[in-house]
Amino acid sequence: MIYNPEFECLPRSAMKALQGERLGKMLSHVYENVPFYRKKFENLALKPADIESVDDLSSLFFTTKDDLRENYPFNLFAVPLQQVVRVHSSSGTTGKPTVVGYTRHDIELWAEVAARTLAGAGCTDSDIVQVAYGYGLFTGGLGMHYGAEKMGAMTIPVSGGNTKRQLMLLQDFKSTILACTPSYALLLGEIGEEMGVDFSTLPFRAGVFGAEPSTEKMRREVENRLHIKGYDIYGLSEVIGPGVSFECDEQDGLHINEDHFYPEIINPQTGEVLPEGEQGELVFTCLTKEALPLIRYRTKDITALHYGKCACGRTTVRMEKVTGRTDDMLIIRGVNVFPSQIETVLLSIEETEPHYQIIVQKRGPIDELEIQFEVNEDIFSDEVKKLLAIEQKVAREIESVLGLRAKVKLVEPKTIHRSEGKAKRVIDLRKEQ
Ligand code: DLL
Repeated sequence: MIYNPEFECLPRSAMKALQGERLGKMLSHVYENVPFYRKKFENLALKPADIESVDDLSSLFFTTKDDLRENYPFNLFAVPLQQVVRVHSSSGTTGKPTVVGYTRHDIELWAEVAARTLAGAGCTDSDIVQVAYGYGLFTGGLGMHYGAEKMGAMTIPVSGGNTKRQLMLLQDFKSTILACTPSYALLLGEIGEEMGVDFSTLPFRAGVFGAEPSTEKMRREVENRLHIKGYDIYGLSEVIGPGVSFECDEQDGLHINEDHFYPEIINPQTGEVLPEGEQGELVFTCLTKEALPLIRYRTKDITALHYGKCACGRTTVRMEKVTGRTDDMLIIRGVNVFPSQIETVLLSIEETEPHYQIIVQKRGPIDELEIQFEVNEDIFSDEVKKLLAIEQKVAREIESVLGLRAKVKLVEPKTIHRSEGKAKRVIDLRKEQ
């Protein structure tokens, strides 16, 4: 089902006209109400009226996470605080957290785009949606919660963690759709198997998985273990939270709610806008948000855009699955390594389990890449010779894909930390050494 065909199936020319009209209003709104943006316009000797359509956006400045931090907590808000009814915030592991605000209208808009997201996974008002994203300052829980209620689905606000209870609800309440990170879905599968849950007999049929990168192979792994279809959903707090883009049944790219969030792809080094199909950094301009409308916000996420028609009937532009960020690339002995490359190698080897940890540290002046991974209990109880052969196989594959020798370590089953929210796959100790 398409939740809002009026906007999700617009012909390209009509979409562009709508975006242009909304952009004009938005630029005036930020120019009038946010000193930070007025100054940015003045620095370029431009006025909002100089930007006549979305094609002119490339002559404007960018906004970054640092801008949000420097204006902590509320200085980028474009409305008086009385009109703000909600804030969310990032965890702020590096420096000050980023704070995002919503008016009543923004919350309504968010519910709409989150409902579209659920509809992408086939959700209707007959569904039972178990929301296992964390509630609180993180946008995942409340974002999907409002979307599920807007859809009219029966919503279970269980939040993240307490895996045994999640499994009990899944069976007793007969949840049909689960919303959580892909890594948490994997943990649910693992604990479920231990408890003897037979997923194939449950009404549970779909997962809306996002908030962290995961490869296509990881998706298939989760799908096979839970006997469901997994839909990738993408979003970021600064733009709204979950609901920015989502997969439909075709699982061929994520439809962007571009009537609200205008996307561009840029070369992260030069800032130049890249053509359709080229990979680069994703940038968003909010077209309708009131409290915190960001202009050309650099997400650091790497993807490409495709405007071709989707078999589902939606005409909205699709972005490729995000498997990396400009800031998660590791440079090890001069070689560029993305964690997703390592995940792909590990999951392509039959004997390995989808749990791994990447550790980078200095040994003297040399960077060392260590990859820890697990195999299942049966394999682990095999002869040492066989285990060594698996280690060597992984090491060979890693070297051929990365062009880099890594220390590969098979560890005991269930010793790698399992995440209930966003997984932390990389531990880079070099900064502390
Ligand atoms: O993670 C919002 C969200 C919640 C999205 C629930 C989907 C589901 P932040 O905590 O601000 O917001 O983190 C945003 O997470 O810039 C990406 O790097 C990453 N991310 C989010 N969704 C995906 C995804 C939420 N589907 C940051 N694939 C983003 C890859 C994702 N990365």
